Amino acid sequence: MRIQPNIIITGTPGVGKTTHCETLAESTGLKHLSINDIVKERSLHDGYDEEYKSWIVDEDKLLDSIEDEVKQGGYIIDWHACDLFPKSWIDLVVVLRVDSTHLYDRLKARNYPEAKLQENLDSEIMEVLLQEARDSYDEEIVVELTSNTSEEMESNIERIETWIVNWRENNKE
Ligand code: DAT
Repeated sequence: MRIQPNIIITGTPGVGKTTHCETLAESTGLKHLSINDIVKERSLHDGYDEEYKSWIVDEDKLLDSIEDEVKQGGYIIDWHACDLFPKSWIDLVVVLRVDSTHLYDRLKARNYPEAKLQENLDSEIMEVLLQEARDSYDEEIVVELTSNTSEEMESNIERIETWIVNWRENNKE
């Protein structure tokens, strides 16, 4: 039994995962688990994809590496995929969504290669990560939130903070 919840914040690169996770970690005391950073720091990859400018994650190594930590609870997992994490580890899945114009501007500002930028825009329009979340977890724990503006981000943060307070209340020892 966990006494702190585990939350996944997922969505297409550029939706605002890191920004949401950092703010929430600060306000709630949960730990921000950036899969991107961990994959690099712990070498949990099969090399670097030059075309896409990203690491090729070894999912088995990744899960083995974080299992003991995450099972204890209290983590906000920040990653652009969610179907690899076992259902039993996860209490809430937040899928952030963004309009194409905002996403285009954010990825352009990151100097994404054209192919990667287009692939991510398509993925957002096709709701790929929302579908992945719905296919992988119970419907009641999957929440879709929009992240176009800082006002929306503030309201998302408040909503997730309230959810955490309620979860803690309902899961006291
Ligand atoms: P991700 O971790 O999903 O790749 P990020 O948190 O790094 O995304 O955000 C990408 C950029 O967009 C960053 O400059 C912050 C900005 N941003 C994110 N969410 C936003 C929002 N809701 N309103 C305005 N800007 C936002």
